[in-house]
Amino acid sequence: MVRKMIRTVATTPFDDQRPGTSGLRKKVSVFQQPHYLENFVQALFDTLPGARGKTLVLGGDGRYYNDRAIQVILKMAAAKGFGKVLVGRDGLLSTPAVSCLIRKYRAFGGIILSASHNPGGPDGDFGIKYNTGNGGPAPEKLTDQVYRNTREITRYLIADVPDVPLGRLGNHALGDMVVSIIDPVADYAGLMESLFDFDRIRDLLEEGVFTLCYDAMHAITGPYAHAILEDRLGAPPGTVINGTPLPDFGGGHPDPNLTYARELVEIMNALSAPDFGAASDGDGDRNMILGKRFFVTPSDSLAILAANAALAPGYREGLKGVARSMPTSRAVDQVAASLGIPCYETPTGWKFFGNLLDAGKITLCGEESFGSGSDHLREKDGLWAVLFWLNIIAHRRLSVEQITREHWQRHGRHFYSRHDYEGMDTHIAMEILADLRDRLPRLKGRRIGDHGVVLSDEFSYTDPVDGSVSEHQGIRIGFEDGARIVFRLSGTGTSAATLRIYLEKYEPDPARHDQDTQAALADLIRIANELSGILARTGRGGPTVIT
Ligand code: VG1
Ligand code: CO
Repeated sequence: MVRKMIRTVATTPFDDQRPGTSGLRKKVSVFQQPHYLENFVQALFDTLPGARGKTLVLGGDGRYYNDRAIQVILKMAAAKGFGKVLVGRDGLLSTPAVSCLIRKYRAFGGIILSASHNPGGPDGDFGIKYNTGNGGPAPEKLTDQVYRNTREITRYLIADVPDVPLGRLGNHALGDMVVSIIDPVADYAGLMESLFDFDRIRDLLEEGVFTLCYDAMHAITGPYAHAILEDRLGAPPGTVINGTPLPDFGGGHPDPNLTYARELVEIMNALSAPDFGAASDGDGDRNMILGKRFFVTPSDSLAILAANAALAPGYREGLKGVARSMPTSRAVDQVAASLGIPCYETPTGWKFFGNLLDAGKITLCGEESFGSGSDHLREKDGLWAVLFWLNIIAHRRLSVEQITREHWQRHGRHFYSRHDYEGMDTHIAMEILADLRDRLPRLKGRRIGDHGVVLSDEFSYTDPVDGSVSEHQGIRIGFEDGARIVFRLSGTGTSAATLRIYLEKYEPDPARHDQDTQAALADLIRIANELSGILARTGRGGPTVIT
């Protein structure tokens, strides 16, 4: 780069740039403050020695400010000395596609612009996250360093070059750096084709007896789903709904759950419902799986994928092991035990699966928050889960409900629900957790109602690969019948606090598998409310979102 093209801009630190569960997420208006994005990107680049001449992958979920942020980051990447940046056309790349590209092209790393399932638009949220050379989210060691840098930053470097036309495929020179605008879908679709039995799925769809509806929620997976489900697999046009990414996601909340994916839920609850329904989130890493008038919890979905993995060509060799985040139900643990493979329990957030995947200790992993994935990438992957389910159905020729019920018969059912209290005063939320923490030593051995407490602690994780320790990962209370309550605060919100309460109860008896989930968990819900004192402290009689 010609030196005079690089400008050094003096700046001062912002005090709120600590990355959360998944990158830095803030209101768009916060990111629009002068120097805000630049400071964070420079703080990140300052932690990346050895990037000179290397390749970076860059894209986002198309939300408002995506295009502007990409132009800024490209100019800063040129100043940093990157050799090449791969950018999805129009600045679009799903989170799993970024992971795929980093791995396929052996890139140095990647930047994903997304606030995932958080709403978008000028009044919505924006976010930025960095993935390392393995294709996975930066580990805490790196994000902690980025945060420290943001506290001390005094300058950033940016190249004085024109904007790049993001809609034009091909190579563009930006000083000495090449910006390569690529088709966002092709590499990812190729990877999916290598993992699943596309012929079998095509047969299933072409026979016309099996119908599906995929809701892209006006977010990033639209182009991927059109290309894979309709073009490659032959599902009829119209199978994908809300398939055009919009900067404000059509005013919706691109969160694939029973509350926010309302349109799909209505379609799947109708008398004429298709056989299979699915939705993904803003950046394409989450999935929700539905059958005709039937909901599969994400925890069950992970267990069912694990139990049926050998039906998919990519997993025919069997699974090395599985992992789930701590609050995720233990349905997958049952499958692991029956397969005789290890099952790991990690803190919330995909970054904790990276080492286990890299070390070859696990093949599949997932979280209760509508995320599942495998060693094909280092991110959770929404469409991958959808294709996995289609692959299983194409082989077994059973409905989603039949597959799930059969699974419960064999392994028992884990009644599971998460209650979110959103928009809570941060101070009160912290106080609730602090009080619970104080009471933990006194809870063990006590009886609460009919339930004897056998475990009461705060989850701390020691990574089995690198030995790093992550503390304060959720308060858990376990009962003698295997039931559990977990409390933790969300690390992805952008305003106020969200208290999450996770509830789980194991029911081995098939005669009791038909209960309504909230009814089956009623006891636990009452205990959780009593222990936390939410009503007394906040006046709230119930959660804002139940998943
Ligand atoms: C939430 C989920 C967590 C997930 C994270 C990122 O985090 O609970 O399981 O990994 O979102 O997913 P938190 O800290 O708010 O509970 V995504 O699709 O938003 O990148
Ligand atoms: Co997401």
